[in-house]
Amino acid sequence: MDILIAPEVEQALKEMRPVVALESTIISHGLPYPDNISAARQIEQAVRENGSVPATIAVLNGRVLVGLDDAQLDMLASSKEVMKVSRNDLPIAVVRKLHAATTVATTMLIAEKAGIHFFATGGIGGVHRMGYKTFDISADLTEMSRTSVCVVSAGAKAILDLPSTLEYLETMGVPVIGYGTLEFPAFYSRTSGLKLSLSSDDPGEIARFCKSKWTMGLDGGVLIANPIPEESEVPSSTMNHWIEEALEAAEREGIRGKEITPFLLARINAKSHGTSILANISLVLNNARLASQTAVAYSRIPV
Ligand code: PSU
Ligand code: MN
Repeated sequence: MDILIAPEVEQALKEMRPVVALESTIISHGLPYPDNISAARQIEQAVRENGSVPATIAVLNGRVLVGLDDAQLDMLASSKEVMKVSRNDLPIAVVRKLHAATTVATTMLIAEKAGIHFFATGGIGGVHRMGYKTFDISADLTEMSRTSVCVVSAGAKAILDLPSTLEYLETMGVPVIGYGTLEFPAFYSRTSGLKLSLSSDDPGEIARFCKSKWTMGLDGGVLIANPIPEESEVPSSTMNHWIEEALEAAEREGIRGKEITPFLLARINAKSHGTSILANISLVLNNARLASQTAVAYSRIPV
């Protein structure tokens, strides 16, 4: 794959210094303009303050970029013509020289090719409700089974079937580590009622876990489930109302395929307004800090 790596990122990788990949869908589809541009800058800053170099991943004019400068970040945040690409449609964005935002799956696969092992995001895709019938299961899950990148998330939104999402990850051999918790967090909420079998509150141990998995020859991702900070949590009784409303609207309007997730996210953002956006930014910053600390610890493991 032809990847254009920003000079700062390239230098860090060459010197084996820690780098954290960041996704672009949250900028183009996850948050409204201009909140998105200031959030993108804050997220990069949080990575730096914790010792790693940030590398936001996106496709601009058909070029796969790892690390964006200010002008490129602006273009991504303000352009109305940004396609959402997963593993299946990445090549078409390249061939047609389009702007495209990368999902968790695509960011992971590009990060791995660039030599980056840690990635901070907000929420991952998963098994949709009724997924057992519709087969709507996010490519994020299959990507995690094959691509060796550690993804730091705040769990997944309750727009999904969370128990099935965890079962699917288990089947695909993806370890899920709760950060300081044995419960899978549900994005806006620290709790979901779903138990995890692995927990750690030490970035150093998480780094050693990843190292051990990959040196054993067990390819594939590691999912870190980092609960939203307590002060930013939105009660699930508040969010559930907007989530149910968004799911009904999607059903009524016959939304299908890759449009479903962006539709639900936009609808929830619009209805809940400031509440969900503030929570969203807070949890991504929290994930950026943890991913950066874990990448630093990983870079210090003696070879
Ligand atoms: N869930 C969120 N916020 C997001 C996404 C999911 O809470 O921004 C985005 C991510 O980029 C994720 C993608 O990888 O949606 C999953 O889309 P799909 O369900 O179509 O695989
Ligand atoms: Mn889908």
